[in-house]
Amino acid sequence: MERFDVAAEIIQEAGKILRRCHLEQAEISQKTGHQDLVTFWDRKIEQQLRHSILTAFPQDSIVGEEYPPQENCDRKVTWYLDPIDGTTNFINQHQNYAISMGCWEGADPLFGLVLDVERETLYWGKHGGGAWQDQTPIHTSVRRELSELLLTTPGLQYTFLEPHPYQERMIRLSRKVRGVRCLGSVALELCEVAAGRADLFVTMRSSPWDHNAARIILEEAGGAIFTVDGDELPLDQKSTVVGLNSYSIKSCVFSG
Ligand code: 2AM
Ligand code: CA
Repeated sequence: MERFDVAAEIIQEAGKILRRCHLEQAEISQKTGHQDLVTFWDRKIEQQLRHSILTAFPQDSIVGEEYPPQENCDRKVTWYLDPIDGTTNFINQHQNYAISMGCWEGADPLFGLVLDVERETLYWGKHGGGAWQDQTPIHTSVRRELSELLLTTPGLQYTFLEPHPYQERMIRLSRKVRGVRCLGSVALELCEVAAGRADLFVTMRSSPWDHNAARIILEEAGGAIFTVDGDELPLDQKSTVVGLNSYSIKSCVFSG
């Protein structure tokens, strides 16, 4: 089986487990504080994904949120895994969370899959093959005026409320756009832009496993992705992220 087919199979199996699971209070623990949580299920799903990938492709490398990177001698193909993107939503809502799997060959994108677990919706894109929501092709919106754009951001406090070097710029941007929405999952929000239901995405903090699958889907859908400085998004470092419905709005978004 090809890597994409293996990925599509194992992400659905993992989704079934999460839909059926009953999260116990004792399965929730804090990482750095009460707003940074992990559960037994994050770890279980990441272990399962890693095991399935390495059974099929023992030479591949894996970078996931919950365990140290597994870099095999042939570092050519790397999988970026987030077993649950939107853990807070998983805990409090049992919806609006995703499994994210991005596969890259060196710096070249191969494919990305983002499963909206509770909606049973799979977003996917293969490099050069377009972007899809299940069996339907998706495309970013055609809106180009700032005043028409819906901005989505996963953490209101990190984007607008807490001091950071871009805070004033973000507040100005929030006044210029049509509205601001906050879902709480980097991967799902980038897919909202890919599918044309949001137009612009911003976060001050994202990790490779949060965005390295959805960025492939967004670019295949006609969008563009940068750091908040307008630079190329790194593959292996935490970063700020700006996702656009089109490269053509870059100058007006970054000029403010
Ligand atoms: P997570 O659910 O996998 O932790 C809203 O919190 C979004 O930001 C989610 O996609 C979440 O991913 C991500 N996130 C939470 N804390 C983060 C951190 N310290 N650095 C980067 N991303 C984070
Ligand atoms: Ca996670």
